[in-house]
Amino acid sequence: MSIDLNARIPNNVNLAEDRRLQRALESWQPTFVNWWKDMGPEGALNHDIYLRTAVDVAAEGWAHFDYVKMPEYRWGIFVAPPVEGRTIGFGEHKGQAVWNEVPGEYRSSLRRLIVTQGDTEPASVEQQRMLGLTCPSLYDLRNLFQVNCEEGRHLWAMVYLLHAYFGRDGREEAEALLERHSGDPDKPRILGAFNEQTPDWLSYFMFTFFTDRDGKFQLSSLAESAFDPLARTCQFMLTEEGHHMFIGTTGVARVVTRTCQVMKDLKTDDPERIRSAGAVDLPTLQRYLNFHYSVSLDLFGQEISTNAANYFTAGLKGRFEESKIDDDHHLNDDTYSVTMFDDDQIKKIDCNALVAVNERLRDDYVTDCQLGVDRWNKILRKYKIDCRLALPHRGFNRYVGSFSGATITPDGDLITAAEWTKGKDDWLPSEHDRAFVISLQKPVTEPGKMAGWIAPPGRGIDGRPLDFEYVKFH
Ligand code: BYC
Ligand code: FE
Ligand code: FE
Repeated sequence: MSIDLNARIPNNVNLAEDRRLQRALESWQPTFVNWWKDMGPEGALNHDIYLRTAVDVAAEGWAHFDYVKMPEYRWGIFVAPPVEGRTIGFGEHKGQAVWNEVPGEYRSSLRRLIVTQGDTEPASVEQQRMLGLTCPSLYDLRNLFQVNCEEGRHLWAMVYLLHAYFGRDGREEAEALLERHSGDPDKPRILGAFNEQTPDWLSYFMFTFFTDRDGKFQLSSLAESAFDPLARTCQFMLTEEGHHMFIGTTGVARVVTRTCQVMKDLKTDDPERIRSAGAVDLPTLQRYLNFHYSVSLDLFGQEISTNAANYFTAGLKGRFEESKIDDDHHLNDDTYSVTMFDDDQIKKIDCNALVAVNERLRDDYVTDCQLGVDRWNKILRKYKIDCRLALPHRGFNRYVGSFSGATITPDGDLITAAEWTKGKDDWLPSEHDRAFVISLQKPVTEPGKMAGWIAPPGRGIDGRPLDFEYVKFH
């Protein structure tokens, strides 16, 4: 696959050979750059930032690091190389050749999936746009901008698919992706979690851990798609996604570490004393975790979903690591055990596996989240602190699916609405918690220095030292 890095839109999809498509994307480009200037990172247009830019799709050497100003970032269109003779891995077309065009009957479903995916990418940039003003270090600031630029590239990836394969409605959808805005009461983003605020860096680390991880699982199931351009696009996006979740895992770990140090120094577990020392107490961390986990669980959709079954049967969206699953990949006769809220009770119900593919993906996600929590708990153990962080019950604080509206504690106890109102501030960040966390957000921009509420990272980026000048201000 030839890579054209010098084109106005760097790409490995032979854009130069399709003048119509090239012109269409080049006319979308200024809209994107204007959106970036209006809705992207605040006050950061002129910084020189040590960023990685995707320049290839090979496993090694796909990224190039250098100082870049964000509006000049080379957002490109990169898709994984085609696999010779690839066949459809699941659903009713299993075994047939993958599609390089959109079948008419699946056009609106595919468009909807691509639009939903595409909508989340600029949404996250909008949610994070004020964070640069309060970075805990230059290292963190650089990582934030890296993620923002790559989410911008993920938007490009979906816009390319819309323009290349969906004609006029694709172009209209591409425009609309920059017209909806996170939290806008009139034109909100499509999915709930992407209309929440990310007002502080603790929220941001939780978001990159929990919500970018939804991205990992959704992109993995779209990477199985029979529509090969979508599959290949998502495969390459997953390469970038690893770093986003790394930021979340290590970001929270560094906050936990700092909290442990303060607890040991002061020999206390009193939240007020820990807060007075400028660190985040463990109960507050747990409440932030509860919030971000529960809103991210909602992103997987309903437990029982005929939409999801139809996507699967049609071959549009598979399961996580579909090819590694040992079954017939049709699922017509299989069952899957689903935890649901039914008849005012939490129940495990055996369902047809087809309608339960959303839930299966959610289960895979839960398992992956637990690994991160285990890692954080290792830090607590190392500091000989008895408290542990935990994922709340899956029915806690849910607004999508059968648990929506049920009042369930993090431990999984069913309670009354009155008990919920009374207990809520113990389980979710209160106004008071948020005000405290926000009060910690003071920018630290001297190379190598860290804010007091977070420990330094284990190492720098691209082999650079921690006190490297990751961002140069002008
Ligand atoms: N909020 O059958 P169901 C990422 C609605 S993150 C509001 O389950 P479906 C990233 C739904 O619209 C990855 N409404 O729906 C991370 C439907 O309404 P209608 C994003 C919701 O469509 C960090 C009804 O409930 N990618 O990349 O099968 C930073 C029935 O529900 C929600 C994707 O999501 C909700 N959360 O499943 C940057 C992949 N959920 O039409 C980026 C593409 C459901 O019946 N999307 N509803 O009135 C999909 O695969 C699916 O659309 C979903 C939902 C899994 C999201
Ligand atoms: Fe993304
Ligand atoms: Fe991401």
